[in-house]
Amino acid sequence: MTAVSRRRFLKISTGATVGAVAVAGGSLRPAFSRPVEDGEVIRKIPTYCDVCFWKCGAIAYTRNGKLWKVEGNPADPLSRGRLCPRGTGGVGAHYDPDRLRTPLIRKNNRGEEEWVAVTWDEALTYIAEKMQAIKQQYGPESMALFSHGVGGTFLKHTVKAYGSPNIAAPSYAQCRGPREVGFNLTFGDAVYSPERTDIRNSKCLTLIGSHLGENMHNTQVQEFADAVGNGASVIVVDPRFSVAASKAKYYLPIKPGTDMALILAWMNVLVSEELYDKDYVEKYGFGFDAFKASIAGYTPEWAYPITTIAPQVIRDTAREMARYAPASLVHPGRHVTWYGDDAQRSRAIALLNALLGNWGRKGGFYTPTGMPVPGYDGYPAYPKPEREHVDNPGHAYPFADEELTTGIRNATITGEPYPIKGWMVYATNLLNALPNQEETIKAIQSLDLLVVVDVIPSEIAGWADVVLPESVYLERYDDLNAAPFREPFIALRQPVVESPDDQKPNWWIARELAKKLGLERYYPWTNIEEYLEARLAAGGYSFDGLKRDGIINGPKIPLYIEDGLEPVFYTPSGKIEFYSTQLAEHGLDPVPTFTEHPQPGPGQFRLLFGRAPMHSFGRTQTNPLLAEMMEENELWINKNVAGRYGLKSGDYTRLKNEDGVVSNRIRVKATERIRGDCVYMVHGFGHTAKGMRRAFGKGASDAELATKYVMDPVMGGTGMNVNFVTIELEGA
Ligand SMILES: Nc1nc2c(c(=O)[nH]1)N[C@H]1C(S)=C(S)[C@@H](COP(=O)(O)OP(=O)(O)OC[C@H]3O[C@@H](n4cnc5c(=O)[nH]c(N)nc54)[C@H](O)[C@@H]3O)O[C@H]1N2
Ligand SMILES: Nc1nc2c(c(=O)[nH]1)N[C@H]1C(S)=C(S)[C@@H](COP(=O)(O)OP(=O)(O)OC[C@H]3O[C@@H](n4cnc5c(=O)[nH]c(N)nc54)[C@H](O)[C@@H]3O)O[C@H]1N2
Ligand code: SF4
Ligand SMILES: [Mo]
Repeated sequence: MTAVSRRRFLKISTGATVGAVAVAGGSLRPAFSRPVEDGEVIRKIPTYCDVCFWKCGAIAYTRNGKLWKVEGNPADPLSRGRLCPRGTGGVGAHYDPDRLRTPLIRKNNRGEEEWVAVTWDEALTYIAEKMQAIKQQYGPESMALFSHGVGGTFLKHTVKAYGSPNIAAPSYAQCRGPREVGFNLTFGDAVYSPERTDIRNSKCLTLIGSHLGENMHNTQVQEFADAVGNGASVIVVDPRFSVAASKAKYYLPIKPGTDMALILAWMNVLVSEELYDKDYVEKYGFGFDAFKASIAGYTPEWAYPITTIAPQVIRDTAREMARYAPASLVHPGRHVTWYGDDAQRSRAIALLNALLGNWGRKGGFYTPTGMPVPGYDGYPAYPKPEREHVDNPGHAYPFADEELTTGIRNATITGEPYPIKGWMVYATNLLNALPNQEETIKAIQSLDLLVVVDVIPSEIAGWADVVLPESVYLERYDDLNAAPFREPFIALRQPVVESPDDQKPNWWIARELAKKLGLERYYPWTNIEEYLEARLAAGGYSFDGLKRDGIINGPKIPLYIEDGLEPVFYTPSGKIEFYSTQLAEHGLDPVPTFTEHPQPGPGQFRLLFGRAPMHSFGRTQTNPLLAEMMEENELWINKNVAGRYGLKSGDYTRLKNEDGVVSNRIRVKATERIRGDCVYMVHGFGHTAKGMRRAFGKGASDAELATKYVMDPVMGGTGMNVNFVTIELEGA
């Protein structure tokens, strides 16, 4: 058997096969579906999507030089020739009339959204002077970068060259960080993105919250449909009857915040009824006896009053999972920052999967592989920062393995452990992404410099000193995507059309800023094409071929233990840690236990939130094609409860949270599809930025209402499903 390294990359330099590109069919928005007429010039340019971070391979079409449509690239293993509705609507990002057009410098007070349009030279000179002043007075570590997505690659490079280690993304402590830490503590390896879930081959799929079908991560949704089509048994645990729940054999409308009790009870059933994979656990497990003793009290009868799920249902669903094991997958979720014990809940999910014996097995978690693409060779070494990361003083969150956004925010407010005086913000709307907007604004008010690089005048841009308008993804190159996956590949993002105004791509911005900072030696290349060409050539790949096809496909590779792959667990014991000595050493529970979370009082509802198929976070509400499909969000509220308030579907209401924040008005969806103790809305609406004309004031913002959050003691994630609201009748 071959051993598998933590991030497995193919050991090949040649032999990469280039997939053929065929034209995929697909439905088009009416405005773009006028038939092609004689003499029109159609061009096809492959690239990869950026409407979310799944990075589907796409083929964009221009018609007489104008952007026409985007479809899936059939040669791409992520899209398999099909995009989700957001990817298809990505065309609207280019045509969005609310786009930023030129660099802007603030005219009056921060947050007033009044600007003077300036040239790039003026904007970058202004930023460089402020950054040099910060470096002189406070040291380079006092400049922080918040960044989300592949487009941040070069700004990170510039900030590291400048001398700061303080770089964070909300995709960690506000999203999947606790999951990665929970799985790492258990299997010695993370789930990563794209997730290594073998949904396609799963015979029993358990979804805890993960609302696939609304959460539109393309490959997963396609595989979910395949699995359902193949008759897979689906178990959905969600206080709300999601789209996924409508495909389920078992739907468990759990009381929010009590999932840990259910997972513990499931494990209790698997162990006490001896339904777990004994050979697997014996061969690969560590500390099973201590684990077994620790979970002995968590019976279905114990979990019943906590979760409101009947003991028989807990037993039936545990047996159902075991029946199909190891092709039985409990999805690890992605946005898991719910209640503050999220790393432990994720660890419990990891252990439940371990009992099913599915890590490394078909229908469970496969072992992903990436194409080997060397990094750019020729950058000078970065200066060594004198001070360590600012975000996690004293390593209070011992298992944080990426920077914490809220840690940087705290340091900015308090000046401890050292002051943060400048923020560069790339493609993340911190006011929407971090809990507690007041703290974010307080931090901003103590900055000497706030630079925001965005494509639209978002809320965070509204607070900036300097706003830099970026070209949208269909107008630029970005770094290569060679993320480890089931089928290894390399994908290219390349420009399809030019930017309409004075927008510039991130690599250009990062490089020009470095020049202004006297860091030109960090950019030995003058154009990103040189950079991409150099990386590809070093790996033995053809840039021209990649430009033509968009994708380089690797060979088929073994994925499972069944294929002869021996799993390697990078834990201290070298095994799957049912008992974690690492956690015990830090005074944390070595085996997950149940913690009770506060529940809403009379007249209060827990505020829950999630995704809609046609929007990404708060970043697509001005896109004309996507906004047309969904202009505002709705408040899901239990029908009986709504009746008590005299509310029916279509009425408007407002929500008030425990800190007195009152939301914008939101349309009611009175439905039996949600429990009576919570309400639900799609994240990303209720925009307050004046320049987002299409989206301004439409719907309500969950981010605005999320003033409370609970820090995860294991890794510093922010649990945000802890806000309670009351109904404020419109006009009352
Ligand atoms: N269309 C679209 N798709 C997306 C995105 C997008 O913006 N738009 N964003 C992508 C990203 S970055 C992420 S991280 C994922 C997020 O998507 P997921 O990881 O699937 O979802 P969450 O946001 O964690 O969970 C939302 C679901 O959890 C349920 N829920 C809330 N509280 C509880 C609870 O206490 N217990 C249980 N069991 N369920 C609960 C809600 O009712 C809802 O159905 O989506 C990805 N896909
Ligand atoms: N209340 C609440 N908070 C959440 C979540 C939630 O559901 N509710 N979800 C959490 C999750 S799972 C995640 S992953 C994070 C996501 O957090 P973010 O990634 O910060 O998501 P957005 O708030 O949509 O901010 C994206 C910003 O990037 C800008 N942008 C879009 N395209 C480009 C581009 O090409 N270039 C540049 N320079 N800018 C661009 C958009 O205009 C927008 O201002 O939020 C987390 N925070
Ligand atoms: S899942 Fe949809 S929005 Fe995300 S990259 Fe793929 S096509 Fe684009
Ligand atoms: Mo996320």
